[in-house]
Amino acid sequence: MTDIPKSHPRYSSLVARERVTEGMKKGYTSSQGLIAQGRGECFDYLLGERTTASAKTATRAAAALLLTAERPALSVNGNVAALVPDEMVALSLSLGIPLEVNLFHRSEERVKRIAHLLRERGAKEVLGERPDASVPGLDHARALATRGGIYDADVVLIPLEDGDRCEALVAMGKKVIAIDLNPLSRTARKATVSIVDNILRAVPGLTAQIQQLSSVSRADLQTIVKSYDNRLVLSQAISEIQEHLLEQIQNP
Ligand code: PTJ
Repeated sequence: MTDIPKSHPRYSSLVARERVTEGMKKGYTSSQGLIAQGRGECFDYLLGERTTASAKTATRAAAALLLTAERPALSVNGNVAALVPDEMVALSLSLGIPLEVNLFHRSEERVKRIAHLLRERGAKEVLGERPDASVPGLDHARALATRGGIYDADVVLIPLEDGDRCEALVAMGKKVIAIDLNPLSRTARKATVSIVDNILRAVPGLTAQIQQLSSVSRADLQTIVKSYDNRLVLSQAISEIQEHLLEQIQNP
C-alpha cells in the first residue's frame, strides 16, 4: 500500500481509495466498486467529510432499531469488506448477530474470499456462501439470501447498496437501515433509516451508539424508533450540504 502521511489534508479519503484498490487486488471488491467509491467520495466532499447532525440522528434510530429487532442481520458486499471488515465484525459481535455476504456482481470465489476475511477478523457467524432462499421481485444475484440470516431478518443493515434490493426487502416487510453518502439515492429514499455518512465513520459510530443505548429500556428504544422521520433527516442532509457549500464560498 502507498505510504500516506497522516498530515495530508485528504488523508482519510486517500486511505479509503487504498483500501478499495487493495480490496480489488485481493479479490474482495469488484471493479465496479471503484466507481461506487468515487461517487461516494464526491458526496462526502459535498458534506464536508464529517458526520453531520442528521447522520447522528439516523445513527441513533438505527441503533434503537437494531436493539429492538427480533432477528437483525448485517449485509456485507465487496466495498464494505475492503473498507471496514474489522468494524463490521465488531458491530456483529456487539449485537451477537450474523454477517451475510451478499454481492451484486456475484462470483462464488469473491463470496468465499470475503467470508474467509470476515472469519479471519473474528466473525462468529458468516452466511452467504450457501444461499437457500431468494428475495422476491429481484432477477439478479443480489436476490440470493440465507434462511436464518437476511431472508428471515426483521431488520437488515445494507451499506453501499443499489436501490433494487432495498425496495425488495422493504416490500418483504423488513425494516431496512442504509448507509449511503448520497441522500438522493433510491436506497436512501426507500430505506426505513438512512445514515448519510461515510461507512468509515458510520459503522464505528453505530457500534458506539449501540453501546450507549444498551442500558435504555425497550419502551424508550421504541419511542426513538417511532419518533424518527427518514424524510426529514434526508431533507436535513441536503440542507447540511447546502450550508457547507455556501460556507466554502463565503470563507475560501
Ligand atoms: O460487491 P458488489 O458486487 O455487491 O458491488 C458493490 C457495489 C457498491 C459496487 C454495488 O452495490 C453498487 O454498484 O452500488 P451503487 O449503485 O454504486 O451504490 C453505492 C452507493 O454507496 C452510492 O450511492 C454511493 O454514493 C455510496 N457510497 C460509495 N462509497 C461510500 C458510499 N456510502 C458510504 N460510504 C462510502 N465509502
